[in-house]
Amino acid sequence: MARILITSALPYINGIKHLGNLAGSMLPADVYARFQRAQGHEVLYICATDEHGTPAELAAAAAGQNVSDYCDEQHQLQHDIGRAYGLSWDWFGRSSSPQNHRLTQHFAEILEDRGLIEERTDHMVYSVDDKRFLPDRYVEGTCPHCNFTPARGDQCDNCGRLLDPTDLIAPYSAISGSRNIEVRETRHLYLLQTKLEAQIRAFIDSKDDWPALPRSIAYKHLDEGLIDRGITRDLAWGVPVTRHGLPRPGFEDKVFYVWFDAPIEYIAATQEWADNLEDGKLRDWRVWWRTDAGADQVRYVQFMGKDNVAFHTVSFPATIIGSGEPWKLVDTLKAFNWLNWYGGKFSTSQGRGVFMDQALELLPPDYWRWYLTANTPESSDTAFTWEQFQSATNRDLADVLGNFVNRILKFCETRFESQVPAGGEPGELERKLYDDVSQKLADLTGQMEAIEVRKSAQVLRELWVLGNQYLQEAAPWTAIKTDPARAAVIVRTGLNLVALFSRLCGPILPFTAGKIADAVGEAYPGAWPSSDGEAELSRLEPGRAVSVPEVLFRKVEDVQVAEWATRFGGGGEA
Ligand code: B3M
Ligand code: ZN
Repeated sequence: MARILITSALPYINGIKHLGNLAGSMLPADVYARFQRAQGHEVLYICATDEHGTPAELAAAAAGQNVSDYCDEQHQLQHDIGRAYGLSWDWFGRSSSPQNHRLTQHFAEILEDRGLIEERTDHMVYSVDDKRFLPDRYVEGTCPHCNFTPARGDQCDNCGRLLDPTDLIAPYSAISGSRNIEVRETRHLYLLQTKLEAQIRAFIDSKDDWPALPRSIAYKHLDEGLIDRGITRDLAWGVPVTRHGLPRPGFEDKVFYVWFDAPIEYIAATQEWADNLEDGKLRDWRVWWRTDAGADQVRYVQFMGKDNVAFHTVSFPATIIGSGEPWKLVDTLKAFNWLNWYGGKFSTSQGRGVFMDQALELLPPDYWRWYLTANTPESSDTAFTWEQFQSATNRDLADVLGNFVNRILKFCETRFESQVPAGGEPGELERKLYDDVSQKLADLTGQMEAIEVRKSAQVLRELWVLGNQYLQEAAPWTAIKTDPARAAVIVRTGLNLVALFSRLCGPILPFTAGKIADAVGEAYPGAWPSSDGEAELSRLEPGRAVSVPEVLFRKVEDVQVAEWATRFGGGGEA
């Protein structure tokens, strides 16, 4: 048994996430966590809301709430919706927690002690009327590159260029609209990444088993040359800046930059988990994170979208390595491309795309889990389309899996009184099935182990197809007329396939796996099977009671697709 630590990128607090966010970090992390638990490993799956930074303050202001109340509410919403999708977090924390405040301040202090943080003078945009500095998105104006207005202080939405607030032409405050703006000097802390470049490169060099996507992003940044990074901002909401445990003089109105404290929350959320003793269990977070407490034995796997890779391969390792303390570093980094909405991006403001809460109003979670797993944007960006969603779920879930389970259990009900039949000996067809299933099981386990999400879904489906083909060829409805013992073998084998599917569906389709397990009297969640087809298809004892489950999947109808396409947009830019 191994210890496996899993984190998925922390969803930002400013509203419920869309299906692309779910597909590119939280869902694959959940599938992997469920798979490893089923293999008998000790798994800790940690996630949290990322609650600091200007987008949180601005979203709260837009909602007419103070930012702390806003975050309380949004955290609860994201927690509940994640649970509704079956996301099996061991802890869903908050980057605004006291644990994260303490730990972020600890890292900053130790980095400074080691000569890796220094105070520098910056020139920042200041609003005289608002009596405050205007970092990042707090200032808007005209883009110096393309003349677009309003460009935001951190980026122009029209030409996509990254900006510094001082670059803007005719800047004004996004808070009050005031143009009474000047550039003033202010002090900020800088993390001296340039001093850590060699160590970070050595760290990435050692990860030669990583996929190309995260490696190429890391090397792109290293090859361009790391820059010292400002890690404080003139904001009120965030982790206060301290020195020797006291407010740092001159930094009373500043907090740490959101990307400095957010990854630290992976560790702090584990502390939150350990500190939360509601279930009465004593837990030690150190065994997961401190290599001097056993974490060198932990396998740490991170899941994230490609836009977050630089922060996880360069910035966060700079914090960890720079501290000189024995913290656990990531072992495997799984990064995803974009799930697009037809030809374009998901967009909240333009009402394009489906958000996590809306999707569940349409269909139960396993439909979405299936589609998003089978179409994970793994080797390239992929596009969500209603037509594809409809055909994939109808074909795979209703026609293949649902139909198989239902057919064999119905037949068992009418012909064998809903009991696993006794008698008969497996023959040629069964032996061939054992071989085919053995091969596919080995393949599936390998793909799951390698976190090949799409291929895992594909092989799982191939196993369902094998079941259907077997039933079709063996034709128990014909055998029953002339050879009841033969029919008994086929039905028993079919029921064993159903039981096997309940275990195999666990990681991707947990709700369905539970229903199928119930139907054949199996425990849920079941242990992951071996790759021995014969053994796995000879488990159910004759006489065991089984039952026909309610319809597992209803087909998605054309009229529904038409209605959803109108309601959520789509098609337009395909
Ligand atoms: N919150 C992802 C985002 O909102 C960001 C991830 C943080 S992971 C430490 O784009
Ligand atoms: Zn521009």
